Amino acid sequence: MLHINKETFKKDYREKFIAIHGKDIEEGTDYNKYEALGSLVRDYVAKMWIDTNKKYNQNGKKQVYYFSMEFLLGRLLGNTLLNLGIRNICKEALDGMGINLNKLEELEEDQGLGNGGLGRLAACFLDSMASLSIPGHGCGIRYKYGFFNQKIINDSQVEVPDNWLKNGNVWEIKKSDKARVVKFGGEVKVDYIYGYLRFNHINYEEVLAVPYDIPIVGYKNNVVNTLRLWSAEPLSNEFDFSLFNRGDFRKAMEYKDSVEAISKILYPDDSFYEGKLLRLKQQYFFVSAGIQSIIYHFKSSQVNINELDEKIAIHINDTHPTLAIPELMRIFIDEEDIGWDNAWRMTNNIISYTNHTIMAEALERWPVDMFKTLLPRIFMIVEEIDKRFCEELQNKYYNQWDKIKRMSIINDGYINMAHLAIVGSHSVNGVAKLHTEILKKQNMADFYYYYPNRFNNKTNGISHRRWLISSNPKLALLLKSTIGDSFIAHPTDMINFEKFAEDKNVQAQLEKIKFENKRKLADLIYRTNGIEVDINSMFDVQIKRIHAYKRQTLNCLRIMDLYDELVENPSLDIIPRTFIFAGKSAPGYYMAKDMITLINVLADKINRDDRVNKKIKVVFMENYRVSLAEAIIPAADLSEQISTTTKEASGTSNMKFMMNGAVTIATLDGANVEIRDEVGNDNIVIFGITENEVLNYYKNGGYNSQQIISGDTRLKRVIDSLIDGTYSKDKNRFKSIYDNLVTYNDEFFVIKDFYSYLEAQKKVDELYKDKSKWQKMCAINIAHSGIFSSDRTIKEYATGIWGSKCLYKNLE
Ligand code: 26Q
Repeated sequence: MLHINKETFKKDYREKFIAIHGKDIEEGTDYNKYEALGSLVRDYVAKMWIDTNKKYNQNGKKQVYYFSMEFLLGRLLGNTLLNLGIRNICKEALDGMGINLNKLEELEEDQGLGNGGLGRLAACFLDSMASLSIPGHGCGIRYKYGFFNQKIINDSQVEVPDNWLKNGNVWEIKKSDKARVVKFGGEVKVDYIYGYLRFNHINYEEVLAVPYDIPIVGYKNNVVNTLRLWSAEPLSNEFDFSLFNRGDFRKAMEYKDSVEAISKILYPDDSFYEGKLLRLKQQYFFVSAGIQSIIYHFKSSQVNINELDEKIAIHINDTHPTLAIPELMRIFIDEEDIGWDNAWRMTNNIISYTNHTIMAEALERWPVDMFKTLLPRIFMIVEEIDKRFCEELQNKYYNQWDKIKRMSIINDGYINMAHLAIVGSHSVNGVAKLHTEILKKQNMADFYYYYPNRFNNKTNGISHRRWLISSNPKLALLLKSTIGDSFIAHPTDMINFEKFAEDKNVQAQLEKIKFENKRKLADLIYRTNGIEVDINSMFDVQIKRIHAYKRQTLNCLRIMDLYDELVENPSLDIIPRTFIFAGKSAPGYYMAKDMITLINVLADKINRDDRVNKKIKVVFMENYRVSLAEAIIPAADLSEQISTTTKEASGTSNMKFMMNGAVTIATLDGANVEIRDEVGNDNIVIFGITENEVLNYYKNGGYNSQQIISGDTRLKRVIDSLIDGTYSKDKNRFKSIYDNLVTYNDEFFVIKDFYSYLEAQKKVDELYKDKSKWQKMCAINIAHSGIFSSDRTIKEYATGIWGSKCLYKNLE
């Protein structure tokens, strides 16, 4: 453990400040103070980091590498201080120097290297692996620009580059000496030498991959794991002065630009796949660099390469890093002289794969021509894997060509990455029970039948250290004072809080905490949006990526309907509500962008209308990101989890809300099902179309949204108001949304679920009226949220998939 007290900290801090800024603290800006603090904390971590690595090298336990195109870490200072166990000491010491720690923490730029759920899951997993002392590290890309910043201008989303590195990054350490070379393009020459085939990759272009390491600190356990992010740089011998000398300046610059492009931007699409060459380059770039560096490390520590599968596990976060499979094969075969069968056995033992979506439009398929040109040797290996797999299939499914073609890795000119991932791994998992069942029954049924033991479920989880202890300290304190602090190390101990669910005193404290969190959020809303919201109103929150399947539209239609009802009947008996939205749309996803505009237009109209604005208000908070989520979630009364059943693989914000004492209104989709199973039907409000109905409609047809609308004046009024000038003088402004619901038959069953959603909302109002009952529900939700800690999830991965052990204790 770190041995510092207030006095030693003050001294260290002063010295650090002077050393990096060359002036006294009193002369520094707040940002200078943040930098000095971050830098000092990193120094504190450094020794523990070295010690951890030494222990890992000495004890030879299996190392896990989590490969992901995205790591959505958010801010690091607060969480690192918490995990080091020195947050209070620092806070008090800084207070003594007239410096406010919270204020410094808020100056840190979010590290936003991810789109949403998948990237944030990777970040929660890193926190849990370190906190459980599991030797587990992240491997990804150090994008120069993270996920774009969203501005709302004239009610619509405008994307602004996220130049997050502009002021430097105190958390990273550049390791130039550990750089690797990644090769693109060229040809493969096949030679026959002493009866063996030799593959010689020639005429390739070289890119230098330079690692930047970020420390991942475990909770009070002296463990510091590593997140290694790769940055693309030109190779000095290629970006060559000889090219300059020959006067070919333009060519040299082109090479430099094309290399730097690889780690320049994060693709801002989720749930929609586009086969862009640069994206494929990114994938191979970080996968190849990561695997080379792992193998180099083990070879230099005298590990027998033929036993590598006992020493490492590589997990691939969705199909994005699937090239890890052929890249491992390439190194085993071409560089280590291992025969195909042994190479394949080890690769299969090493790799495991998580699927995060069932949506067909999100599946990665690379055109063969593009793939072959960029990665000629890797292509040969994928072809060979496919050939051998199809031969295997042919033995089992003699002459069933349709089935064999359906399951093959390469067909119709495309490489199917999910198939490659399944065939090349020993484990395939979904992210919630329902999702895994749908994969087995529907999308991956052929593969499930062929490899029944490969498939398993690992329901997602969230770091309760970040999403409860750090972002909702008052609630954490109430838990400590009622049930003790064992829940920090053992989050399922939160169940002991259930005993207090009916305790009037605890209920009053819960209410008070929520009220204070709401006041803080209301202040933020006033500062950012200029809207005054009533903290006595119910905070009804939907924050997540904007997407048709997540159905922000359903929420909007319901608000539009309520608005009409209130105008008609101002004395309508409802609970006053503040509807809070936040979320980004992919820049090219026009309908989603129109949904954002619709929400903002609704907000303008309703908030200004004195007939209703005492009862309802609408707020769209711009630039949704981890730090904004941390401000909103502790203040939520109602959590909106209303995706079309079967479409949301798991969801993770549903878990964050629950843990912060919000009640959920939900469809039985993703992990909502398991939340319902945990808290029981009395403590969640469920509505909507069922899994079987959805699957049945998709299979047999029979759904007709126009028919439902035409016979229904209330629904018709709401839908028509999208195109009759009510919300925009330009009647075409929301035509895309209208068409989606009406003309194109409402793919996501918004119309179908409209009334059942209204009913559910009515029920929410009823429940909220009884304050004590509501607080009891909140308490039960909190008490049952421990199982959704990512500590539980990671233990399941470690024991069920990776076969890894922790450093200090057994995984109980
Ligand atoms: C793929 C190819 C090209 C460009 C972009 C992409 C891409 C990028 C990001 C595809 C998908 C994503 C992100 C997906 C994602 O976040 N999925 C969510 O994962 C969560 C964690 O498991 C689940 O809780 C959510 O249900 C799921 O939607």
